[in-house]
Amino acid sequence: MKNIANTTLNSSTMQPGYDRSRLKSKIVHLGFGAFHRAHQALFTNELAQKTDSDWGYCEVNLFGGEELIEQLREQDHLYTVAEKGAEKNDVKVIGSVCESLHPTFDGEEAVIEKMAEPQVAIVSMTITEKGYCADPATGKLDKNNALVIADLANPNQPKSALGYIVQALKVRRERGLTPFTVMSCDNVQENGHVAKSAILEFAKLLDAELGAWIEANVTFPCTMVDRIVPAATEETLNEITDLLGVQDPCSIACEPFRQWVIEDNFVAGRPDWNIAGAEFVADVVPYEEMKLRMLNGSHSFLAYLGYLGGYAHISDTMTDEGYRKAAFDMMMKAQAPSLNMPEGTDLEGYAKLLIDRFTNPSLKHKTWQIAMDGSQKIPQRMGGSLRFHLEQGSDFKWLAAGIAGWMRYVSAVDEQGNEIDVRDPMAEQLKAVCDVHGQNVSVVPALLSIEAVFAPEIGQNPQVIDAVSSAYQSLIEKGARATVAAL
Ligand code: NAI
Ligand code: CS2
Repeated sequence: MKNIANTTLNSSTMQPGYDRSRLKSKIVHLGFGAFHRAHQALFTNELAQKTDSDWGYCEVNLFGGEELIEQLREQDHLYTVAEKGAEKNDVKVIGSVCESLHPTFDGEEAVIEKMAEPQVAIVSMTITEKGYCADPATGKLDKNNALVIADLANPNQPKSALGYIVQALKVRRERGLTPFTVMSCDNVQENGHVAKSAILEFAKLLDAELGAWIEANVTFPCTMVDRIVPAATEETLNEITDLLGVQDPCSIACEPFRQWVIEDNFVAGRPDWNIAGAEFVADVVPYEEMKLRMLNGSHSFLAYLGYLGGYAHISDTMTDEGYRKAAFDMMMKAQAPSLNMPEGTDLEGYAKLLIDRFTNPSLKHKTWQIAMDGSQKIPQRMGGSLRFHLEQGSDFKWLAAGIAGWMRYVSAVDEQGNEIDVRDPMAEQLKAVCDVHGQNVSVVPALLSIEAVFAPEIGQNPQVIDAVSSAYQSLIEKGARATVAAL
Protein backbone atom coordinates (compact mmCIF):
# COMPACT_ATOMS: atom_id res chain seq x y z
CA MET A 1 0.00 0.00 0.00
CA LYS A 2 1.17 3.54 -0.78
CA ASN A 3 2.36 5.34 2.32
CA ILE A 4 4.62 8.22 3.30
CA ALA A 5 7.71 5.97 3.39
CA ASN A 6 7.39 4.59 -0.15
CA THR A 7 5.81 7.44 -2.14
CA THR A 8 7.08 10.67 -3.65
CA LEU A 9 5.55 13.41 -1.53
CA ASN A 10 4.47 16.85 -2.66
CA SER A 11 7.61 18.92 -3.17
CA SER A 12 6.64 21.52 -0.55
CA THR A 13 6.98 18.86 2.19
CA MET A 14 10.13 19.13 4.31
CA GLN A 15 11.77 15.68 4.51
CA PRO A 16 14.23 14.51 7.22
CA GLY A 17 17.16 14.89 4.79
CA TYR A 18 19.71 13.02 6.97
CA ASP A 19 20.81 9.42 7.23
CA ARG A 20 18.32 7.97 9.70
CA SER A 21 20.40 4.81 10.14
CA ARG A 22 22.82 6.76 12.33
CA LEU A 23 20.09 7.35 14.96
CA LYS A 24 19.87 5.08 17.99
CA SER A 25 17.05 4.65 20.47
CA LYS A 26 18.81 6.63 23.19
CA ILE A 27 15.46 7.97 24.40
CA VAL A 28 12.53 5.76 25.31
CA HIS A 29 9.43 7.92 25.26
CA LEU A 30 6.27 6.89 27.11
CA GLY A 31 3.17 8.45 25.52
CA PHE A 32 3.23 8.56 21.73
CA GLY A 33 0.19 10.85 21.70
CA ALA A 34 -0.62 13.99 19.75
CA PHE A 35 1.66 16.31 21.69
CA HIS A 36 4.93 14.38 21.64
CA ARG A 37 4.69 13.91 17.86
CA ALA A 38 4.52 17.66 17.31
CA HIS A 39 6.94 18.71 20.04
CA GLN A 40 9.86 16.67 21.44
CA ALA A 41 10.15 14.36 18.40
CA LEU A 42 10.12 17.39 16.09
CA PHE A 43 12.87 19.18 18.07
CA THR A 44 14.95 15.97 17.94
CA ASN A 45 14.34 15.66 14.19
CA GLU A 46 15.45 19.25 13.67
CA LEU A 47 18.60 18.61 15.70
CA ALA A 48 19.44 15.63 13.47
CA GLN A 49 18.90 17.87 10.44
CA LYS A 50 21.25 20.53 11.75
CA THR A 51 24.01 18.37 13.30
CA ASP A 52 25.33 14.81 13.25
CA SER A 53 23.23 13.98 16.35
CA ASP A 54 22.52 10.28 16.84
CA TRP A 55 19.67 10.79 19.31
CA GLY A 56 16.56 8.88 18.29
CA TYR A 57 13.41 7.51 19.94
CA CYS A 58 11.82 4.24 20.82
CA GLU A 59 8.14 5.16 21.21
CA VAL A 60 5.88 3.39 23.69
CA ASN A 61 2.16 3.72 24.38
CA LEU A 62 1.19 2.18 27.70
CA PHE A 63 -2.53 2.98 27.45
CA GLY A 64 -4.42 2.70 24.17
CA GLY A 65 -2.88 3.87 20.91
CA GLU A 66 -2.20 0.32 19.66
CA GLU A 67 -3.39 1.14 16.14
CA LEU A 68 -1.19 4.22 15.97
CA ILE A 69 1.90 2.17 16.80
CA GLU A 70 0.95 -0.45 14.18
CA GLN A 71 0.44 2.24 11.55
CA LEU A 72 3.73 3.91 12.47
CA ARG A 73 5.59 0.64 11.96
CA GLU A 74 4.00 0.22 8.53
CA GLN A 75 5.51 3.52 7.40
CA ASP A 76 9.06 2.96 8.68
CA HIS A 77 8.32 5.13 11.77
CA LEU A 78 8.00 8.25 9.64
CA TYR A 79 5.05 10.58 10.16
CA THR A 80 3.95 14.13 9.34
CA VAL A 81 3.49 17.29 11.36
CA ALA A 82 1.49 20.12 9.76
CA GLU A 83 2.13 23.47 11.41
CA LYS A 84 -1.01 25.47 10.69
CA GLY A 85 -0.73 29.21 10.89
CA ALA A 86 -3.56 31.68 10.28
CA GLU A 87 -2.18 32.21 6.76
CA LYS A 88 0.12 29.34 5.81
CA ASN A 89 0.96 25.71 6.55
CA ASP A 90 4.37 24.08 6.95
CA VAL A 91 4.42 20.34 6.40
CA LYS A 92 7.30 18.36 7.88
CA VAL A 93 8.08 14.65 7.81
CA ILE A 94 9.66 13.62 11.11
CA GLY A 95 12.46 11.05 11.03
CA SER A 96 13.63 10.91 14.65
CA VAL A 97 11.70 7.78 15.62
CA CYS A 98 13.72 4.56 15.20
CA GLU A 99 11.37 1.99 16.68
CA SER A 100 8.26 1.45 18.80
CA LEU A 101 6.76 -0.94 21.33
CA HIS A 102 3.35 -1.58 22.82
CA PRO A 103 2.88 -3.88 25.81
CA THR A 104 -0.41 -5.15 24.34
CA PHE A 105 1.36 -6.91 21.48
CA ASP A 106 5.04 -6.87 22.50
CA GLY A 107 4.54 -7.67 26.20
CA GLU A 108 5.64 -5.77 29.31
CA GLU A 109 9.03 -7.46 29.39
CA ALA A 110 10.01 -6.14 25.95
CA VAL A 111 9.33 -2.59 27.13
CA ILE A 112 11.34 -3.07 30.34
CA GLU A 113 14.21 -4.69 28.39
CA LYS A 114 14.28 -1.78 25.95
CA MET A 115 14.44 0.74 28.81
CA ALA A 116 17.29 -1.33 30.28
CA GLU A 117 19.42 -1.29 27.10
CA PRO A 118 22.84 0.28 27.72
CA GLN A 119 22.46 3.12 25.18
CA VAL A 120 19.23 4.42 26.75
CA ALA A 121 20.08 7.72 28.45
CA ILE A 122 16.65 9.31 28.88
CA VAL A 123 13.13 8.08 29.54
CA SER A 124 10.74 10.90 28.74
CA MET A 125 7.00 11.08 29.26
CA THR A 126 3.81 12.70 27.99
CA ILE A 127 1.37 10.50 29.87
CA THR A 128 -1.23 13.15 30.91
CA GLU A 129 -1.63 14.49 34.44
CA LYS A 130 -3.30 11.31 35.69
CA GLY A 131 -0.35 9.18 34.53
CA TYR A 132 1.66 10.22 37.61
CA CYS A 133 -0.78 8.45 39.96
CA ALA A 134 -0.38 11.42 42.28
CA ASP A 135 -2.91 13.27 44.38
CA PRO A 136 -3.63 16.40 42.26
CA ALA A 137 -3.86 18.75 45.26
CA THR A 138 -0.56 17.68 46.88
CA GLY A 139 1.40 16.09 44.01
CA LYS A 140 2.23 13.09 46.28
CA LEU A 141 1.81 9.44 45.27
CA ASP A 142 -1.79 8.27 45.63
CA LYS A 143 -1.32 4.92 47.36
CA ASN A 144 -4.97 4.07 46.74
CA ASN A 145 -4.60 4.45 42.97
CA ALA A 146 -5.64 1.15 41.35
CA LEU A 147 -2.54 1.06 39.10
CA VAL A 148 -0.21 1.64 42.05
CA ILE A 149 -1.84 -1.15 44.05
CA ALA A 150 -1.62 -3.52 41.05
CA ASP A 151 2.02 -2.67 40.26
CA LEU A 152 3.19 -3.03 43.86
CA ALA A 153 1.62 -6.49 43.90
CA ASN A 154 3.05 -7.49 40.50
CA PRO A 155 6.13 -5.39 39.71
CA ASN A 156 7.38 -7.63 36.87
CA GLN A 157 4.30 -6.90 34.78
CA PRO A 158 3.66 -3.25 35.50
CA LYS A 159 0.82 -1.17 34.12
CA SER A 160 1.70 2.36 35.25
CA ALA A 161 4.55 4.50 33.95
CA LEU A 162 5.95 4.56 37.49
CA GLY A 163 5.93 0.76 37.60
CA TYR A 164 7.82 0.50 34.27
CA ILE A 165 10.42 3.09 35.22
CA VAL A 166 11.16 1.57 38.62
CA GLN A 167 11.38 -1.96 37.20
CA ALA A 168 13.71 -0.84 34.38
CA LEU A 169 15.94 1.01 36.86
CA LYS A 170 16.03 -2.10 39.04
CA VAL A 171 17.22 -4.18 36.06
CA ARG A 172 19.85 -1.57 35.14
CA ARG A 173 21.14 -1.51 38.71
CA GLU A 174 21.38 -5.32 38.82
CA ARG A 175 23.30 -5.28 35.53
CA GLY A 176 25.69 -2.58 36.68
CA LEU A 177 24.47 -0.14 34.01
CA THR A 178 24.27 3.63 34.41
CA PRO A 179 20.82 4.97 35.29
CA PHE A 180 18.82 7.10 32.87
CA THR A 181 17.34 10.55 33.31
CA VAL A 182 13.56 10.65 33.83
CA MET A 183 12.14 13.67 32.02
CA SER A 184 8.48 14.62 32.36
CA CYS A 185 7.06 16.70 29.50
CA ASP A 186 3.55 16.94 30.94
CA ASN A 187 1.60 20.00 32.01
CA VAL A 188 2.15 19.33 35.66
CA GLN A 189 3.44 22.02 37.97
CA GLU A 190 7.04 21.14 38.91
CA ASN A 191 6.64 18.10 36.68
CA GLY A 192 10.13 16.77 37.45
CA HIS A 193 9.58 17.06 41.19
CA VAL A 194 6.17 15.37 40.98
CA ALA A 195 7.66 12.54 38.88
CA LYS A 196 10.56 12.19 41.33
CA SER A 197 8.40 12.11 44.42
CA ALA A 198 5.90 9.61 42.95
CA ILE A 199 8.65 7.33 41.60
CA LEU A 200 10.73 7.42 44.79
CA GLU A 201 7.76 6.76 47.02
CA PHE A 202 6.63 3.92 44.78
CA ALA A 203 10.17 2.44 44.65
CA LYS A 204 10.61 2.68 48.42
CA LEU A 205 7.34 0.84 49.00
CA LEU A 206 8.67 -1.90 46.74
CA ASP A 207 12.28 -2.08 47.94
CA ALA A 208 13.82 0.54 50.23
CA GLU A 209 17.37 -0.06 48.95
CA LEU A 210 16.32 0.36 45.33
CA GLY A 211 14.50 3.55 46.29
CA ALA A 212 17.67 4.91 47.91
CA TRP A 213 19.73 4.00 44.82
CA ILE A 214 17.27 5.80 42.55
CA GLU A 215 17.31 8.83 44.82
CA ALA A 216 21.10 8.97 44.72
CA ASN A 217 21.58 8.25 41.01
CA VAL A 218 18.63 9.37 38.89
CA THR A 219 17.77 12.94 37.93
CA PHE A 220 14.31 14.29 37.15
CA PRO A 221 14.63 17.61 35.31
CA CYS A 222 11.59 19.86 35.23
CA THR A 223 10.49 21.08 31.80
CA MET A 224 8.11 23.70 30.52
CA VAL A 225 6.55 22.49 27.29
CA ASP A 226 4.34 24.51 25.02
CA ARG A 227 2.66 23.99 21.69
CA ILE A 228 -1.06 23.74 21.07
CA VAL A 229 -1.67 20.33 19.50
CA PRO A 230 -5.38 19.42 19.28
CA ALA A 231 -6.33 15.76 18.97
CA ALA A 232 -6.39 14.64 15.32
CA THR A 233 -9.79 14.59 13.62
CA GLU A 234 -10.91 13.13 10.30
CA GLU A 235 -10.98 16.67 8.97
CA THR A 236 -7.34 17.45 9.91
CA LEU A 237 -6.16 14.06 8.62
CA ASN A 238 -7.89 14.72 5.27
CA GLU A 239 -6.39 18.19 5.07
CA ILE A 240 -2.91 16.75 5.63
CA THR A 241 -3.52 14.08 2.97
CA ASP A 242 -4.21 16.91 0.50
CA LEU A 243 -1.04 18.77 1.52
CA LEU A 244 1.12 15.64 1.41
CA GLY A 245 -0.31 13.79 -1.58
CA VAL A 246 -0.72 10.54 0.36
CA GLN A 247 -2.55 9.41 3.52
CA ASP A 248 -0.64 9.46 6.79
CA PRO A 249 -2.77 8.07 9.63
CA CYS A 250 -0.05 9.10 12.14
CA SER A 251 -0.01 12.72 11.04
CA ILE A 252 -0.86 15.55 13.38
CA ALA A 253 -1.66 19.25 12.99
CA CYS A 254 -0.55 21.95 15.43
CA GLU A 255 0.10 25.65 15.73
CA PRO A 256 3.39 27.18 14.46
CA PHE A 257 4.47 28.34 17.95
CA ARG A 258 6.65 26.05 20.06
CA GLN A 259 8.58 26.50 23.28
CA TRP A 260 10.61 24.15 25.46
CA VAL A 261 12.45 25.23 28.59
CA ILE A 262 14.44 22.44 30.21
CA GLU A 263 16.27 22.20 33.54
CA ASP A 264 19.80 21.19 32.62
CA ASN A 265 20.11 18.19 34.91
CA PHE A 266 20.81 14.98 32.98
CA VAL A 267 22.77 12.00 34.38
CA ALA A 268 23.73 10.27 31.16
CA GLY A 269 24.03 13.01 28.55
CA ARG A 270 21.39 14.78 26.53
CA PRO A 271 20.74 16.05 23.01
CA ASP A 272 21.67 19.67 22.29
CA TRP A 273 18.01 20.56 21.88
CA ASN A 274 19.01 24.23 22.19
CA ILE A 275 20.26 23.98 18.58
CA ALA A 276 16.64 23.28 17.62
CA GLY A 277 15.28 26.19 19.69
CA ALA A 278 14.90 24.78 23.22
CA GLU A 279 16.36 26.62 26.21
CA PHE A 280 18.38 24.97 28.97
CA VAL A 281 18.12 26.82 32.28
CA ALA A 282 19.00 26.19 35.92
CA ASP A 283 15.44 26.73 37.22
CA VAL A 284 12.37 26.02 35.11
CA VAL A 285 9.77 26.45 37.84
CA PRO A 286 8.95 30.15 37.17
CA TYR A 287 8.45 29.40 33.44
CA GLU A 288 6.26 26.40 34.24
CA GLU A 289 4.11 28.48 36.57
CA MET A 290 3.81 31.25 34.02
CA LYS A 291 2.66 28.87 31.33
CA LEU A 292 0.39 26.75 33.51
CA ARG A 293 -1.37 29.73 35.06
CA MET A 294 -1.55 32.11 32.11
CA LEU A 295 -1.99 29.72 29.18
CA ASN A 296 -3.49 26.59 30.72
CA GLY A 297 -5.47 28.44 33.40
CA SER A 298 -7.21 30.62 30.83
CA HIS A 299 -7.57 27.59 28.53
CA SER A 300 -9.53 25.75 31.23
CA PHE A 301 -11.56 28.91 31.95
CA LEU A 302 -12.46 29.13 28.24
CA ALA A 303 -13.04 25.39 27.97
CA TYR A 304 -15.73 25.15 30.70
CA LEU A 305 -17.39 28.51 30.17
CA GLY A 306 -16.99 28.24 26.39
CA TYR A 307 -18.51 24.76 26.21
CA LEU A 308 -21.44 25.86 28.39
CA GLY A 309 -21.84 28.97 26.24
CA GLY A 310 -22.19 26.81 23.11
CA TYR A 311 -18.68 27.32 21.68
CA ALA A 312 -17.13 24.14 20.31
CA HIS A 313 -13.58 25.45 19.81
CA ILE A 314 -11.22 27.84 21.59
CA SER A 315 -11.00 29.95 18.41
CA ASP A 316 -14.84 30.27 18.50
CA THR A 317 -14.71 31.74 22.02
CA MET A 318 -12.23 34.33 20.74
CA THR A 319 -14.86 35.69 18.32
CA ASP A 320 -16.95 36.71 21.38
CA GLU A 321 -15.69 40.01 22.77
CA GLY A 322 -16.82 39.09 26.29
CA TYR A 323 -14.79 35.87 26.35
CA ARG A 324 -11.79 37.52 24.68
CA LYS A 325 -11.66 40.29 27.27
CA ALA A 326 -12.34 37.93 30.19
CA ALA A 327 -9.54 35.60 29.04
CA PHE A 328 -7.10 38.51 28.87
CA ASP A 329 -8.19 39.73 32.31
CA MET A 330 -7.89 36.20 33.68
CA MET A 331 -4.27 36.21 32.45
CA MET A 332 -3.33 39.72 33.54
CA LYS A 333 -5.45 40.31 36.65
CA ALA A 334 -5.87 36.83 38.12
CA GLN A 335 -2.73 34.95 37.08
CA ALA A 336 0.12 37.37 36.24
CA PRO A 337 0.19 39.11 39.66
CA SER A 338 0.73 35.73 41.35
CA LEU A 339 3.94 35.02 39.39
CA ASN A 340 7.50 35.64 40.44
CA MET A 341 9.37 35.93 37.16
CA PRO A 342 12.97 36.74 36.27
CA GLU A 343 13.46 40.47 35.71
CA GLY A 344 12.48 41.76 32.30
CA THR A 345 9.79 39.11 31.64
CA ASP A 346 7.08 40.81 29.59
CA LEU A 347 3.88 39.21 30.91
CA GLU A 348 1.60 41.58 29.01
CA GLY A 349 3.36 40.73 25.74
CA TYR A 350 3.00 37.05 26.68
CA ALA A 351 -0.75 37.46 27.34
CA LYS A 352 -1.26 39.23 23.98
CA LEU A 353 0.61 36.46 22.21
CA LEU A 354 -1.60 33.88 23.94
CA ILE A 355 -4.77 35.64 22.79
CA ASP A 356 -3.40 35.64 19.22
CA ARG A 357 -2.57 31.94 19.49
CA PHE A 358 -6.06 31.14 20.83
CA THR A 359 -7.55 33.13 17.93
CA ASN A 360 -5.80 31.08 15.17
CA PRO A 361 -8.83 30.04 13.08
CA SER A 362 -6.91 27.19 11.41
CA LEU A 363 -6.66 25.33 14.68
CA LYS A 364 -9.81 23.50 15.73
CA HIS A 365 -9.08 22.92 19.42
CA LYS A 366 -12.22 21.56 21.07
CA THR A 367 -13.35 23.09 24.35
CA TRP A 368 -14.55 19.57 25.21
CA GLN A 369 -11.00 18.21 24.81
CA ILE A 370 -9.47 20.79 27.16
CA ALA A 371 -12.34 20.29 29.63
CA MET A 372 -11.22 16.68 30.09
CA ASP A 373 -9.57 15.61 33.37
CA GLY A 374 -10.48 18.85 35.15
CA SER A 375 -10.00 17.33 38.60
CA GLN A 376 -6.32 16.89 37.71
CA LYS A 377 -5.91 20.24 35.97
CA ILE A 378 -7.77 22.77 38.15
CA PRO A 379 -5.39 22.51 41.14
CA GLN A 380 -2.31 23.12 38.96
CA ARG A 381 -3.84 25.89 36.91
CA MET A 382 -5.84 27.84 39.49
CA GLY A 383 -4.86 26.65 42.98
CA GLY A 384 -1.57 28.57 43.31
CA SER A 385 -2.98 31.90 42.15
CA LEU A 386 -6.08 31.45 44.31
CA ARG A 387 -3.77 31.09 47.35
CA PHE A 388 -1.94 34.25 46.27
CA HIS A 389 -5.14 36.33 46.12
CA LEU A 390 -6.36 34.99 49.47
CA GLU A 391 -3.09 36.08 51.05
CA GLN A 392 -3.18 39.49 49.36
CA GLY A 393 -6.89 40.06 49.86
CA SER A 394 -7.23 40.82 46.13
CA ASP A 395 -10.02 40.06 43.67
CA PHE A 396 -10.10 36.56 42.16
CA LYS A 397 -13.51 36.62 40.45
CA TRP A 398 -12.07 35.19 37.19
CA LEU A 399 -10.70 32.14 39.03
CA ALA A 400 -14.02 31.75 40.87
CA ALA A 401 -15.89 31.86 37.54
CA GLY A 402 -13.53 29.25 36.04
CA ILE A 403 -14.04 26.90 39.00
CA ALA A 404 -17.82 27.48 38.95
CA GLY A 405 -17.75 26.70 35.21
CA TRP A 406 -16.01 23.40 35.97
CA MET A 407 -18.62 22.60 38.67
CA ARG A 408 -21.49 23.38 36.31
CA TYR A 409 -19.81 21.31 33.56
CA VAL A 410 -19.30 18.17 35.69
CA SER A 411 -23.03 18.10 36.44
CA ALA A 412 -23.01 16.52 32.94
CA VAL A 413 -26.02 18.48 31.63
CA ASP A 414 -25.52 21.52 29.40
CA GLU A 415 -27.54 24.75 29.26
CA GLN A 416 -29.95 23.22 26.73
CA GLY A 417 -30.54 20.16 28.92
CA ASN A 418 -28.35 17.90 26.74
CA GLU A 419 -25.96 15.40 28.26
CA ILE A 420 -22.26 16.35 28.51
CA ASP A 421 -19.75 13.52 27.98
CA VAL A 422 -17.58 14.25 31.05
CA ARG A 423 -14.19 12.51 30.91
CA ASP A 424 -12.31 12.56 34.19
CA PRO A 425 -10.66 9.93 36.39
CA MET A 426 -12.93 11.22 39.20
CA ALA A 427 -16.06 11.47 36.99
CA GLU A 428 -18.08 8.99 39.07
CA GLN A 429 -17.30 10.69 42.37
CA LEU A 430 -18.07 14.11 40.88
CA LYS A 431 -21.35 12.91 39.39
CA ALA A 432 -22.39 11.34 42.69
CA VAL A 433 -21.94 14.73 44.43
CA CYS A 434 -23.78 16.58 41.64
CA ASP A 435 -26.66 14.07 41.70
CA VAL A 436 -27.30 14.77 45.39
CA HIS A 437 -27.52 18.54 44.87
CA GLY A 438 -28.84 18.89 41.34
CA GLN A 439 -28.13 22.29 39.84
CA ASN A 440 -28.35 23.98 43.16
CA VAL A 441 -25.71 26.28 44.62
CA SER A 442 -25.36 23.87 47.55
CA VAL A 443 -23.20 21.76 45.23
CA VAL A 444 -20.40 24.36 45.50
CA PRO A 445 -19.25 23.69 49.10
CA ALA A 446 -19.78 19.97 48.51
CA LEU A 447 -17.40 19.93 45.52
CA LEU A 448 -14.99 22.32 47.25
CA SER A 449 -14.70 19.83 50.10
CA ILE A 450 -13.12 17.16 47.85
CA GLU A 451 -9.61 17.36 49.28
CA ALA A 452 -7.89 15.59 46.37
CA VAL A 453 -8.80 18.64 44.26
CA PHE A 454 -8.99 21.52 46.76
CA ALA A 455 -6.63 21.65 49.72
CA PRO A 456 -8.67 22.50 52.86
CA GLU A 457 -7.23 26.03 53.15
CA ILE A 458 -8.81 26.72 49.75
CA GLY A 459 -11.90 24.52 49.78
CA GLN A 460 -12.97 25.49 53.31
CA ASN A 461 -12.19 29.19 52.92
CA PRO A 462 -15.45 31.22 53.29
CA GLN A 463 -14.31 33.79 50.70
CA VAL A 464 -13.71 31.04 48.14
CA ILE A 465 -17.07 29.41 48.93
CA ASP A 466 -18.80 32.79 48.55
CA ALA A 467 -17.12 33.83 45.31
CA VAL A 468 -17.56 30.44 43.60
CA SER A 469 -21.18 30.22 44.81
CA SER A 470 -21.97 33.62 43.39
CA ALA A 471 -20.43 32.72 40.01
CA TYR A 472 -22.29 29.39 40.05
CA GLN A 473 -25.59 31.10 40.82
CA SER A 474 -25.03 33.43 37.89
CA LEU A 475 -24.35 30.46 35.59
CA ILE A 476 -27.65 28.90 36.65
CA GLU A 477 -29.68 32.11 36.39
CA LYS A 478 -28.11 33.87 33.40
CA GLY A 479 -26.00 31.27 31.63
CA ALA A 480 -22.32 31.23 30.71
CA ARG A 481 -22.27 33.96 28.05
CA ALA A 482 -23.88 36.58 30.30
CA THR A 483 -21.75 35.51 33.28
CA VAL A 484 -18.55 35.91 31.27
CA ALA A 485 -19.69 39.25 29.80
CA ALA A 486 -20.40 40.58 33.31
CA LEU A 487 -16.85 39.82 34.49
P1 NAI B 1 -3.15 12.16 23.75
O1 NAI B 1 -4.49 11.80 24.27
O2 NAI B 1 -2.92 12.27 22.30
O3 NAI B 1 -2.08 11.13 24.31
C1 NAI B 1 -2.09 10.73 25.63
C2 NAI B 1 -0.93 9.79 25.86
O4 NAI B 1 -0.87 9.49 27.24
C3 NAI B 1 -1.06 8.48 25.10
O5 NAI B 1 0.18 8.17 24.55
C4 NAI B 1 -1.44 7.47 26.19
O6 NAI B 1 -0.87 6.20 25.93
C5 NAI B 1 -0.80 8.09 27.41
N1 NAI B 1 -1.51 7.80 28.67
C6 NAI B 1 -2.80 8.08 28.96
N2 NAI B 1 -3.07 7.71 30.24
C7 NAI B 1 -1.94 7.19 30.73
C8 NAI B 1 -1.58 6.63 31.98
N3 NAI B 1 -2.45 6.53 32.99
N4 NAI B 1 -0.30 6.19 32.15
C9 NAI B 1 0.59 6.26 31.13
N5 NAI B 1 0.32 6.77 29.92
C10 NAI B 1 -0.93 7.24 29.73
O7 NAI B 1 -2.78 13.53 24.49
P2 NAI B 1 -1.64 14.59 24.11
O8 NAI B 1 -2.24 15.69 23.34
O9 NAI B 1 -0.48 13.88 23.55
O10 NAI B 1 -1.29 15.17 25.53
C11 NAI B 1 -0.60 14.38 26.48
C12 NAI B 1 -0.08 15.31 27.55
O11 NAI B 1 0.91 16.16 27.00
C13 NAI B 1 -1.11 16.28 28.13
O12 NAI B 1 -1.88 15.70 29.13
C14 NAI B 1 -0.24 17.38 28.65
O13 NAI B 1 0.23 17.06 29.94
C15 NAI B 1 0.93 17.39 27.68
N6 NAI B 1 0.82 18.51 26.74
C16 NAI B 1 -0.09 18.50 25.71
C17 NAI B 1 -0.18 19.56 24.84
C18 NAI B 1 -1.19 19.61 23.73
O14 NAI B 1 -1.46 20.72 23.23
N7 NAI B 1 -1.77 18.52 23.29
C19 NAI B 1 0.73 20.70 24.98
C20 NAI B 1 1.58 20.66 26.15
C21 NAI B 1 1.63 19.57 26.96
C1 CS2 C 1 -4.64 22.30 27.14
C2 CS2 C 1 -3.18 22.04 26.85
O1 CS2 C 1 -5.65 20.19 26.87
C3 CS2 C 1 -5.36 21.09 27.68
O2 CS2 C 1 -5.65 21.02 28.85
O3 CS2 C 1 -4.75 23.36 28.01
O4 CS2 C 1 -2.95 20.79 26.31
C4 CS2 C 1 -2.57 23.14 25.97
O5 CS2 C 1 -3.05 23.05 24.66
C5 CS2 C 1 -1.08 23.03 25.95
O6 CS2 C 1 -0.57 23.01 27.24
C6 CS2 C 1 -0.40 24.12 25.13
O7 CS2 C 1 0.97 24.01 25.29
